[in-house]
Amino acid sequence: MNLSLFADEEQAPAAPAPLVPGTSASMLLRGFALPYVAGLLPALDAIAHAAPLRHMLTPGGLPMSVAMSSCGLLGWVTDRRGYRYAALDPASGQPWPPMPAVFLRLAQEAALAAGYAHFNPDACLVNRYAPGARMALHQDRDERDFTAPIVSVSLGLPATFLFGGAARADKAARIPLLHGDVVVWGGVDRLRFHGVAPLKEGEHALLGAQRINLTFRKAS
Ligand code: MD3
Ligand code: FE
Repeated sequence: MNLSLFADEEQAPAAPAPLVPGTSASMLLRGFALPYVAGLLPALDAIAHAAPLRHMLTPGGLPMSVAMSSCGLLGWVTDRRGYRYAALDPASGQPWPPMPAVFLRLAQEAALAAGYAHFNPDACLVNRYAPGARMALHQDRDERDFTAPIVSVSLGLPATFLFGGAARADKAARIPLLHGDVVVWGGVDRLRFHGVAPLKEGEHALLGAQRINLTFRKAS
């Protein structure tokens, strides 16, 4: 009899481990989100209904390959005017959907497990990658407080995360991120360049041909 919370083909969560051996600012929590998935998916559907994921324009005028939305008090937006956090969804003129309780619980439990107590995110970005979508190396600098960590949750198809250094030209490590993985990025890693390699084709049993990434931030 299988009394586990996890389906036979899934991994139970592993202990938090440094993302980069020998450092402790960023921690990889493999499978940490698995017990939350059944709660996350309906909440995600409700967000996508209220604030549809869209391909926003970069300041250069090109649509991003990743489709994005947000929930929480603030959402991240980009357009010809630049990148910023905004309290209203520009597509609707309405506030972003509130952060679902299950989202906040997961983010806070993960931050705590990684050594960051009292994490109070006010923004959660929802990124959707279809096969071929990617995110070029960048820094996350639009938040006001770089002392708070960022918590990211990967769902659906696997991706190769690119973890660079303090300069754009620094060689990036390639780290596979799988369905249910959580990474907590903070401290000296908070301003490292990072990105996502083009998503490979595939079909995930729960999410189909896509990867969803949630990133929880303290933006204000
Ligand atoms: C490392 N998203 O939304 S999450 C982003 O998988 C973003 O969708 C990627 O980069 C994704 O800005 C990566 C992981 C992440 C987020 C923020 C970081 C890693 C980070 C900030 C500093 C260092
Ligand atoms: Fe980022």
